[in-house]
Amino acid sequence: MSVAHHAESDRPIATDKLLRMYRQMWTIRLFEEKVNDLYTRALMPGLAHLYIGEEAVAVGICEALQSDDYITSTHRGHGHCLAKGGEPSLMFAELLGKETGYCRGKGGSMHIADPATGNLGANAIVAGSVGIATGAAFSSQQLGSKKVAVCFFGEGALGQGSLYEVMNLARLWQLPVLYVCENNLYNEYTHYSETTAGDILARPAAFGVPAESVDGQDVRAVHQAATRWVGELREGNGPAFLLCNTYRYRGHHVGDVNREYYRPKQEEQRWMSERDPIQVLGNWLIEGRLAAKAELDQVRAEVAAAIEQAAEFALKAPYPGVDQVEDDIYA
Ligand SMILES: Cc1ncc(C[n+]2csc(CCOP(=O)(O)OP(=O)(O)O)c2C)c(N)n1
Repeated sequence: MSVAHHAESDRPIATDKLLRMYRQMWTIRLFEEKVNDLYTRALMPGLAHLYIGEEAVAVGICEALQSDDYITSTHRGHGHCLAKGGEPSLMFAELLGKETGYCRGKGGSMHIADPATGNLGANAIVAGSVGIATGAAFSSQQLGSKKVAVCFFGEGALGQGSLYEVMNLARLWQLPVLYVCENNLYNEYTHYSETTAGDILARPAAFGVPAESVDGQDVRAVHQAATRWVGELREGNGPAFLLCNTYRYRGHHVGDVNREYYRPKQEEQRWMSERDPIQVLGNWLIEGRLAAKAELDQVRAEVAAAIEQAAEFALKAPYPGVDQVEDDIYA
């Protein structure tokens, strides 16, 4: 029951969808590089946790969703937000503390939510959104809306008891929630093997939750698995658990620059040169003659221009007035 592999029944992905996913991965990559640039130039207050290297997970999954399906996200949430349809300009504005930002500049990187695209929000608490996603799935089931909820979390959240409470209920009530574990190998500065006993997939299996592991650097594999599970959820056969094996290229956060005391440079280099999700898809498209290199270069150039424009918008945007300090305070 626990590990299901139906890859042989997966249908091929249409070329326009592959190209959209290619574009979306570049959008996340270049957005994040710009965030790092704004941080290093001291234009952005606070920190951010970059998603660079993990783009195929957010994009492959969100491309399998409808715009009113729900997602919940993490402290490393920019990629999820963009993949679900978030606006780069409003995200940059939020990161810079500007009034035009998603939370009027009061939330910053780890609190961006976008109800218009079904994004119920980033969450600074590890495993903090597992109850929110499961509750959203419960509401969808009660209302008969057919919406599904995707709960993104890092493998660090496997150490939080709340995940097991919600998986238990989700299974008992067959809720339409997909638990997506992004295993990028490190919980902050500790390899996950030092914190996580046993087989990860045995954990959902203990609750009878169907689970599968997928190459998180291969957007086609992620998308096909997500499409299959989202289909099951919509039919009332939830929940499910998808383990995406991936890697973050940069530090735990933008300030984590010297990383050799916890992971070797060669390891980073290997993932970047051999398993880069954008290159993996780009090479596959070119080799299969589904796209020419010039066409892919053009996509990157268009995204780069759009990201530059979005950042400019945010840099020029006004800060909230002092009179707004006490607005939106509830306790
Ligand atoms: C409940 C809780 N404990 C500790 C922290 C501090 N913290 C922030 S991120 C993190 C590690 C998260 O690792 P993982 O879930 O694997 O996500 P990743 O950063 O690898 O994407 C920790 C311990 C926190 N934010 N919340």
